[in-house]
Amino acid sequence: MQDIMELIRRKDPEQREFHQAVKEVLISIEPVLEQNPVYREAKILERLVEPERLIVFRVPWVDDRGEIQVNRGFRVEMNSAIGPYKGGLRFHPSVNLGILKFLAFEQVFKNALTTLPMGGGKGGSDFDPKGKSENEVMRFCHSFMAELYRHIGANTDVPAGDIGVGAREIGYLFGMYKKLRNEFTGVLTGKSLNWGGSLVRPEATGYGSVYFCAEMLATRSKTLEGTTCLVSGSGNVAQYTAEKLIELDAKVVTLSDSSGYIFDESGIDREKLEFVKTLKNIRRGRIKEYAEKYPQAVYTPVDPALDYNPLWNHAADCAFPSATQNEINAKDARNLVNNKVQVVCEGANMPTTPEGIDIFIDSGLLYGPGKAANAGGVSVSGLEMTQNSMRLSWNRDEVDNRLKMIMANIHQTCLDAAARYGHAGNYMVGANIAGFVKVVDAMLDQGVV
Ligand code: NDP
Ligand code: 2IT
Repeated sequence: MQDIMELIRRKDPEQREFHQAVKEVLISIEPVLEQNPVYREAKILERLVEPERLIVFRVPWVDDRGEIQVNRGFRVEMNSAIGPYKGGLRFHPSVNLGILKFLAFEQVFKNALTTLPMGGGKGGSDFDPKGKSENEVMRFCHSFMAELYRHIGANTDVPAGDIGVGAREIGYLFGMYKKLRNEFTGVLTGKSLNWGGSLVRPEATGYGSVYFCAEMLATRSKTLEGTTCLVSGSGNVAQYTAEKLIELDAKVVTLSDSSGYIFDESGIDREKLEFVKTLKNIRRGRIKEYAEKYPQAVYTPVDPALDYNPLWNHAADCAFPSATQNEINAKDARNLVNNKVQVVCEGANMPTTPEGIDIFIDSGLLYGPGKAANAGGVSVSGLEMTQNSMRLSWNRDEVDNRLKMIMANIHQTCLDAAARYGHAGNYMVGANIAGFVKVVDAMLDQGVV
């Protein structure tokens, strides 16, 4: 394990998030490696941490003032042992190779847990959609796809959305792909409904996270009804997490964006959530406006001098980090535990630092790691691919029922794998082991490729 960590640190010293994601998996799978020397002989770990292919490209575009802008585009094709590369695209100024490699690495295990035939990949750009006009976003997406199209395909690599990439961006990306390839295929998921998208894909990550949370609570004979919930973020995952929680009679009291968060003690109801959806998805405004519209809510701007996030310091039963990586540090984790939060369910990818995770697990609260809890999004992406291949579409109940079944199955898979290796109740260890075994056994079957 130490050798592998040294290897990746030496090769790519600046890729901290990637090191973090790999280390967590390595610690979890130690008992599996001990019992299966064949993995070591086959250099499985060395192969697993090296992406099958890295694509880095120039994305030139012209802004509304007629000035030329240049961004960097990426696609990390991490592992295709169990299916075509599959994973989202992130457009955010913080995007770099280390972040995308961590996301692609997580995706490999997550996709294996879904039981659907999908390998792992991730891509994106350091492009910042904030403040850009509709036309600028379109020109950027077109330029991005003018290079990416030669590397992807319905049976090769199927991107989708992530931070900064939603239905609007997927539309522009698909348009350029179709024009260049002269074919209409399921090369992207998260498409709009009337041209190949799946029902429930927009809702899937948030709904799936809540279904996973309900499964965890059920192991302690509890339900979400009447609970108070902290949700961070206010994008795709946060909105549909809140929507499902409201439907299950839980009270959601927070939402956030990168500028600050709102605390609404009376609870965010359906009408208030509709306001948030319009604010974020159509007007593309800031969460601060929520407190202007609903004055009983308190808005707290981000304070860079604080070493914790006050959003995680409210009395609550459940926490759903649904914004970004490392948004819960050790101090936040301690605050959540001290406030008697019973379950932390990760809608975002790797939102908790390793120190934070240790605090959760030591405290005995129910901790649902992102690669299991947020797998609903990519699961319904997989179902979208199935529907595209069959050239038909399922109704809402059909997709939602499959999503529920997949989340319940992932939950059970995590519990079984954890128990088998002496970590009963540890969903993180269970998710890492179950995902790992599935992928590396496929790699062994396929030989040294
Ligand atoms: P969106 O772009 O729709 O929303 C992201 C939200 O998180 C926004 O509120 C954004 O605020 C906030 N945010 C982003 N970066 C930061 C940051 N550095 N600091 C604080 N807040 C930040 O993205 P999604 O909802 O799709 O993604 C949220 C998380 O869920 C990500 O970790 C993503 O990888 C993960 N995920 C997404 C899936 C999907 O299907 N979309 C599937 C599985 C996981 P602001 O507007 O100010 O930037
Ligand atoms: O992190 C993720 O799982 C996603 N952003 C969704 C990926 C997908 O292919 O739907």
